[in-house]
Amino acid sequence: MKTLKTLLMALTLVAAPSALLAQAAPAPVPPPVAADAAATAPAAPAAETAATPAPAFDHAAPDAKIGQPQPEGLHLQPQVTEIGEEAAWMHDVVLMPIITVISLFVLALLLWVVIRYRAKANPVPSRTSHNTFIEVVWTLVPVLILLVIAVPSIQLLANQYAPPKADLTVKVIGNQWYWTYQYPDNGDFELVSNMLPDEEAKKRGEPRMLGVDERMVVPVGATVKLIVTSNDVIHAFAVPAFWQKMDAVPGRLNETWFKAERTGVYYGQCSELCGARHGYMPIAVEVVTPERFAAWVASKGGTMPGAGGAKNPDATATSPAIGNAPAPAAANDNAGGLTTPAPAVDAAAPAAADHQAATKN
Ligand SMILES: [Cu+2]
Repeated sequence: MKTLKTLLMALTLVAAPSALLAQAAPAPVPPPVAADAAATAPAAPAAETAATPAPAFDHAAPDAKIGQPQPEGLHLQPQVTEIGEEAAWMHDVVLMPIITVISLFVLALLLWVVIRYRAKANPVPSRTSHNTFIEVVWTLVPVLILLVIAVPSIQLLANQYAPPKADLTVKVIGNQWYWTYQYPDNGDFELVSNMLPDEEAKKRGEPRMLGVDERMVVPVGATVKLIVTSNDVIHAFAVPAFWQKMDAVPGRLNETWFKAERTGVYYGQCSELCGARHGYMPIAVEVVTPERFAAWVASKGGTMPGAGGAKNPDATATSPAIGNAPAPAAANDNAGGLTTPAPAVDAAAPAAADHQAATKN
């Protein structure tokens, strides 16, 4: 195993220059996405909606107190999802107090034994070999403690594995060493997300080594289903403020979800040692209002499900549940996006049949 890992590392280093080139290429050119969409658009019936140039989108500035690590911070990041709050409660209210009490109790017992039963004070040692009562106590009490922990723990686990119906699906792909995000529900456009160099991050007011050129943008209050995979080695997509972490494994589609309850910018990092630049592929997720999400999608040349065009205000004004806009003819069927004019597009069932089929495996 170890030799295999060493071999992989060696290969990684050999491949590094070309990989770096490949990585550098898409970075300075964010427009390719739009250009790409424009190139395919004429084939689609909705060409007239793509005729006007994509409007610009102003990204929000990050809040230094939330969604990113704090200097000298020891505690969990403030959680902005229900699951995160539940898990933080589990950590703060259940686990930490129990761990603290048990640790102090065991320390006190040790000190008591060391002092009270030291050889000097007991020239004639006790020959006690067992005590039934104390043996029952030290078996039962830990069992009871574990049972007390198990109830909220299993509840939390069950909640994590019982996502609400998805409003939006984003496919997250790990690469050495950057992330790509695909939006199959929104015309299947793709973003390439690279870390900003220090200078650039400073200029844009982004935290060092966390700021990226293309953020993943999602609507607030929407259940976002993430389909996580990788193009090369195992990465892991993790955003601490969402209590969310999922391995990105080549050849496999892992599924996870989150539902952010407040707008803002939340940072994460690749959390699986993936090679030389593992520490330089940060994640930035911007949570915005549904209206702003529609505007952002339009700025990327994408479409809102069931809207027939991103510029239709009705598509977003209805609710944070992005997929629930009443569906007039889903006009745009390019790029494997909206292949069926399905009414009430539910992100779990819709659009990208290929993603769907793959998810089901
Ligand atoms: Cu990685």
